[in-house]
Amino acid sequence: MLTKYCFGAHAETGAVTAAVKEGEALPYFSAVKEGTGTRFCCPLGEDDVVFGLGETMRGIDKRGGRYVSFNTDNPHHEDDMPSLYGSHNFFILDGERTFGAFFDTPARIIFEIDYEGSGKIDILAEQGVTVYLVEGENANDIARQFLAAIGRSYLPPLWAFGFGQSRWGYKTEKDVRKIAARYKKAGMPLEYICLDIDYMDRYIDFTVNKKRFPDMKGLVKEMKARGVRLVPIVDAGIKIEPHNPVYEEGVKEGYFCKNLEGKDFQAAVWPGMTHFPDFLQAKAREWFGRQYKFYTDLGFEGFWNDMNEPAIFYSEYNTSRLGDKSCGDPLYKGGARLSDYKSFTHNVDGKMVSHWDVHNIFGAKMTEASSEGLEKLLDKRFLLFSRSSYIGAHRYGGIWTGDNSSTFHMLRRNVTMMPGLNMCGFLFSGADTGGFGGNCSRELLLRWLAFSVFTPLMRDHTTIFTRHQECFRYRGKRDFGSILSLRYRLLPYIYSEFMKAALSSDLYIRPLAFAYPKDARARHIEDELLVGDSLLAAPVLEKGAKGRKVYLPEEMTEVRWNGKEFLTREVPQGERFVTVPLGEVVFYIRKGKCIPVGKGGMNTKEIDLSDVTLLGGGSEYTQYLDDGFTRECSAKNLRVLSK
Ligand code: MIG
Repeated sequence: MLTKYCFGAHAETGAVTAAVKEGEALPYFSAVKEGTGTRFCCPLGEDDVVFGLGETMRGIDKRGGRYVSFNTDNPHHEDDMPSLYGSHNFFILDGERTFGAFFDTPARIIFEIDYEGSGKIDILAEQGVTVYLVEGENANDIARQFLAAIGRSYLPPLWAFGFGQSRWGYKTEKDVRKIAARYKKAGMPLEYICLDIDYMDRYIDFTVNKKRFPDMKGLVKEMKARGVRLVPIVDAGIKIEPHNPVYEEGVKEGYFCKNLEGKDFQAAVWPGMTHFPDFLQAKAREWFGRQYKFYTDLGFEGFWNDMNEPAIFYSEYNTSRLGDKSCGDPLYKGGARLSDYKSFTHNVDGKMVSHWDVHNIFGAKMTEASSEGLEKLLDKRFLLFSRSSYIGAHRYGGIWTGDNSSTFHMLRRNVTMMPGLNMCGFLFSGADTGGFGGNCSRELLLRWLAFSVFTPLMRDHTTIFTRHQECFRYRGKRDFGSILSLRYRLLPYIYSEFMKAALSSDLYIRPLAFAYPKDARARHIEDELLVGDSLLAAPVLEKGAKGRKVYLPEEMTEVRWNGKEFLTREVPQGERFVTVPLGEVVFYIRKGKCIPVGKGGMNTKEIDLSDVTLLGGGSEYTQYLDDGFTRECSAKNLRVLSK
């Protein structure tokens, strides 16, 4: 059951879609006015676990951390980094009292969860906030009720679950062809290649560099015929350039954010000086969404939206490129100056609102704009993922978790972030596999891929400043082929579990604690996850490890993928060491359950979702099955498979 409590006014975020009644006095928390906002406090029991908060650092259990919801373009993902690209203000306290709480505000809000051993949750909403309290039987039930209240997840097409290769720096159509050809030659599956800002004419949205991509339409068609789709990046800012029709129309219609003098605000990003579309205006969203016609006319069916926190290199008010060191937060190392976010405004229903007050929903509204545009332009499901987000944007697209780096610790953080993202609606998500910054070793890439086979978005991406990170660049190609082919063998399960979760407001990835709440040890596990209803993933997260210790809360079927076949055996409840060579993946099937595995293929065109074998101790599996792109997705597409 959800109840809401209002503490001051704020612009609509659009996060909650259900009708929720207002309660009289917020339970569990004390609430005291502080400045323009409110401070909330709730004591924590010693064994309480706090789950959620989506895209944040630290573990599955958020205790011990300070998290600042203030969307930030910041590649320094240390554990103490308080802000990343999205704001996902929902958590579940699980212990003596179990409840969920969503602090809905487009403005900055700070969560301190047993920070410095305070023994409490301390929350400072700097401005108006609506608190949604979620009560239910247990953490899992609470998460499901919250998911139902925020509306159904975005539904990607089947091909979006394939393996994608990306790199900032694929500069020409020759580069793109080469990547596809080398994957093919190496016998490794590949579904799509991302085009980073290099495809654009001077980094301007809705353009193509004609010298380097003389026939983009032809290239898109040719690659699609080979089973490889192309996925262009789109940035938030529109270059100030007279005669560019997008720019001209935006200025004429008043679709851009205004500066303090009421003129169109200017900020430098990749294309040089730009204006930011005022995504908070419905008309501006519609206009921005319409621009994707440029891409759909070229044949593109997948997109990634970047720089939409928004990232600012410098602004018309602050021309030095220095980040803000004066914001009072010693951990803030973001690219923008915080004062820039105070120097432009939005038009919200005719009222001028400072960007500062609505900062956290800017990227989410860009996702909404592109998604609604694409719905009109295409007659099938499309791939869309964004860097910045707020709860609510999960109905329009997925997210990736931004500029991580090539370390085992970042791989671990990819694991611990996934359940929180799912609790906040972002079922379709994933990290830059192999790491964005830094040079990825063979071992790290293999271990990372072996985890990414379970995340809905599976994309190898890296920056232009590091070594090439495509799987075929490394020696011992067979190990890479083994893991990539596992993804395609597992797709009948992954796709089906994702669609079932999305259609029934359920989680796709959850912590063990949610399924085994009475198991004291499972409650605190940080390095194993449940993927869908039947599978337990236990990725190897340490450098140089021959395998890992795995704890199973009940007896299960152990499955070892060795590149050729699935070897299964029954294993008892408890802990054991499992050896996992680099080209292999070991996972588990829960007691009494099954998973469908297919014959695999080099891309999703080649796989047959209906031709599956059931693995595991159970006797039945309910499969979601459709053509992979139809808009009409419902329980009608479920079928029961028996052994
Ligand atoms: O300032 O487009 O997170 O994935 O490769 C960097 C270049 C801009 C940041 C994204 C990253 C992308 C990069 N972008």
